[in-house]
Amino acid sequence: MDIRIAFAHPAVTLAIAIATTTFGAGPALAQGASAPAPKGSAEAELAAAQEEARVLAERAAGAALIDTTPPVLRRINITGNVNAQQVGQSVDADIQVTDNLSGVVYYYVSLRSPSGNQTLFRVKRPPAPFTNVSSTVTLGLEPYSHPGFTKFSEPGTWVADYFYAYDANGNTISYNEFQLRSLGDTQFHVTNFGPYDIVPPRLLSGVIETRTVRLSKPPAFTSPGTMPYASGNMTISDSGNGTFSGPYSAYLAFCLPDGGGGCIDSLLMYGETNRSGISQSTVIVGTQLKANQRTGVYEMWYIQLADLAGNSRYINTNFRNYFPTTTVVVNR
Ligand SMILES: [Ca+2]
Ligand SMILES: [Ca+2]
Repeated sequence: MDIRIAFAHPAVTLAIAIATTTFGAGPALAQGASAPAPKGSAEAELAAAQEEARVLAERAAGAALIDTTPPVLRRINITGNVNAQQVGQSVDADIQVTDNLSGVVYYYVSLRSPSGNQTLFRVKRPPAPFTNVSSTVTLGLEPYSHPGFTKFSEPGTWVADYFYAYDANGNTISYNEFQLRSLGDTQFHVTNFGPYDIVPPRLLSGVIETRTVRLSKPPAFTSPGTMPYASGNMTISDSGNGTFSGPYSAYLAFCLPDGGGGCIDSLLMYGETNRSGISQSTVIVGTQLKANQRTGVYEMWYIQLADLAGNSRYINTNFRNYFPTTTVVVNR
């Protein structure tokens, strides 16, 4: 099975490494390993989609006559403009994506702001596989898109910067900003006469609350066999350009090294702030371990923070500047 995936989107290469064996600047997971993929960001969404496509492909590998060709994006044309100071703003995208045999079951399109700091995305899952998906879809309006345009949106020329799709047999395809440009009009204008926010949140400090986790020890007052949780917290501040949107989500990832620059297994803690519009928040992040979680010393891998306006910050070095300890020990 030929699974061709080129995650060219600058913001997603990192989290994608969780779910693949071959991509990303950081260490990648070994074959067969999997990681949780919480909702809430473009990175998590793409990591989850990648994993789904991989499972589909694996499942199909034993079949006799199978589809081995990914879908093709035929056109993408964006129309409309956005006035960021008004609510409910969006643009329309006329999109056609076709597939030769098994049919399209998933596509993803993201938009970026002029600076590239703000991104938003929409996922479309045809309810059944279709060989020709041709429709005009709304982009930039919640709950269709994540996030939506807000009063914090950056003014200027925005552009569709990434497209990803897979068919019912797990064949995947992606297009970068320049490839998309050759398939239609991928630009539109955002007007914002108010202050906005293109500054990513900043990490002030963090703490790992569960420095040791025992797989055989269920959380208090739960039935035997219930898997334990790992958690931590991070204190995050946000600023902007005359105003700020406030910290929104936080990821804290750990890698169980395989000794060769990759990860045998991983932990992905996730959390969201309680309230919007607060300049500084302490976010609790956590995850429940898997039944087949590998034991060992998990090392801090990366941190990703996002604000409500869609600006995100990625940290993958100098963890000691923020955290007194940087490992989670998982025992039997
Ligand atoms: Ca196909
Ligand atoms: Ca901000």
